[in-house]
Amino acid sequence: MLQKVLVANRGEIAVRVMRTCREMGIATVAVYSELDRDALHVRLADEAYALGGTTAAESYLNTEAILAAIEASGADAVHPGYGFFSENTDFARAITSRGVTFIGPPPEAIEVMGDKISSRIAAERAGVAGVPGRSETLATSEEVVAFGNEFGWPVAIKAAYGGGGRGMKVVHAPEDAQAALESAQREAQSYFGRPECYVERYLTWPRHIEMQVLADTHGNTLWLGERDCSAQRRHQKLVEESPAANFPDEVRVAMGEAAVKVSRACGYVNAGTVEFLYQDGEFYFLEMNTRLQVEHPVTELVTGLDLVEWQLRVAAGEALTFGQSDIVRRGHAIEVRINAEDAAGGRFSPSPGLITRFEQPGGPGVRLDAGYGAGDAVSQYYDNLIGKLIVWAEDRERARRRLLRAIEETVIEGVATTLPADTIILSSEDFVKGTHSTKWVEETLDFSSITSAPPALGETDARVRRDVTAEVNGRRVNVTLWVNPEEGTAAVSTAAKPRRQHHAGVVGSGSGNVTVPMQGTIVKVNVTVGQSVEAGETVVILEAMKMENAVAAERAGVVSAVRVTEGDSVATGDVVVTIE
Ligand code: MV4
Repeated sequence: MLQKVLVANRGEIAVRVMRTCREMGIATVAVYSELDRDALHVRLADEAYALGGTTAAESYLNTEAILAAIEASGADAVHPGYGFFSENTDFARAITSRGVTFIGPPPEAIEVMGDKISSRIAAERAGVAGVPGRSETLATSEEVVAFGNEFGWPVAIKAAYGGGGRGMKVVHAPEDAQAALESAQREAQSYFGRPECYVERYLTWPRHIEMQVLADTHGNTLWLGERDCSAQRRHQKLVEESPAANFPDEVRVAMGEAAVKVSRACGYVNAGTVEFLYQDGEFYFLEMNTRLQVEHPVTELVTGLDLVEWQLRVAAGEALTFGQSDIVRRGHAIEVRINAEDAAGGRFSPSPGLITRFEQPGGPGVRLDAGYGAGDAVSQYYDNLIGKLIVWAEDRERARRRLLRAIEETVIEGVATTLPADTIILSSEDFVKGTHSTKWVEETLDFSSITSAPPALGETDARVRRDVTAEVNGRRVNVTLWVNPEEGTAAVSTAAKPRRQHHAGVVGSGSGNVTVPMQGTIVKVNVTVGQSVEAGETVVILEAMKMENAVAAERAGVVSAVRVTEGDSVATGDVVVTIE
């Protein structure tokens, strides 16, 4: 068995991995950036090593610093969590060559599944079909037209070396093919460094259903059950559940067997997920995620298995002690993500800051996997997932009600969270019926009832007002602090929270120069020169730190200049749009 595991990650997933290590008697090593010196994952570890640095690139992606921590701690294995180094084969090979175990799949499996065309070909070879399409790169738009005329419109043009949600273009008619292909290639180049694209039939109302697999080094590969992750917004999952609603058991078994075939085809070992699109009773291979995923707990709750335990045991060379027929799925599990985001008006703007209060839910069937507690700060520099709330119950409706109850019990103050949006999703009729699809959140749901919370009544009574200027994400803003005069400390009331000022949806007679609050990539430009905009209207979408951020006009007026196009990299403070 492994003796000492270094967890090369932070936040809830580092905490999650350490909990199982502790139960198994395995010593844990944390690594931390300068901002995370007192973070929960550091507090829970047996020992911890400073990586230095603030940004992810300076800290959790600093190979030299992590190798030094492995060396200093004497860890015999590294768990990469998700993100960061989890799918980085250079890192996996670097540690393996030092005799340290990478708790994850072989690098060759990561590579085969790392690009869309090679994974599509691997799946096809294994007898598992992707969405009908061509597994080769497009040379001309005539090929798109020919494909659409043969298989029907609309078609999707996708980046061959892409992943996640970026770089897909939907083409509805032959005359749009040329522009769409050029734009897809440009985006692919700017996001992924390679322009190659390929074409598929576009499914108009698919569900995102993924299958958990687990494989050991002795040739055993099992499927554990599916998760429906269709409730997404801009490719960020919001709610995940297992089993999928209205999902026939024969399709489940066929999808499970298909996932096992794909896994075997790439020599997969460890826990992995095969993603499918599901529409009209048919499923199609989409991609394989060669890591433990955020939503793995829903599978744990319905199977009773600890996926991290099996990751560790498989990495240590143990064989699975159960077979496919031993896996029993019981009841229903639903997870909601708790992100530090302000869903007010449907904007989902990042809401970094200090968590001043965190009341955790409890009771039957409730699990909270959080990476923060009260007194911890959510930094703008990392993924803003505070944690996940997962429930189990006998059936879907009981689980749904239990989750709504657990959300009601959860109190987080100091930062805005996605819990109000989660409540809207879980309460909606489509979710109750299980008829939602991947486009449902964005096209159907109305988050306009969510408002930034006003200061609680009475909370500010004994406090004095201090108006100060502050920099939030590098942007100068005016902040009202409600200061307790006795203690001389800043009492954090909602009014004092930078989040109320920080997303660019600030309204009023502000600057006509719309600037970005942090460095990132422009993924969408919503306005053109000459167009009228309202104060608070989103003008561009900025992707930064794996998050999409709406950047809004500060004042109403007419757009006189648009200085960016989709795919452009921007630095903090860059002017993207000018309004006169
Ligand atoms: C599709 C599709 C419809 N038809 N492919 C978006 C992310 C990328 N991994 C695959 N995606 C999609 N591919 C075809 N041929 C619809 C989506 C899609 C989607 C897929 C999974 C989860 C959420 C999604 C949201 C929008 C679109």
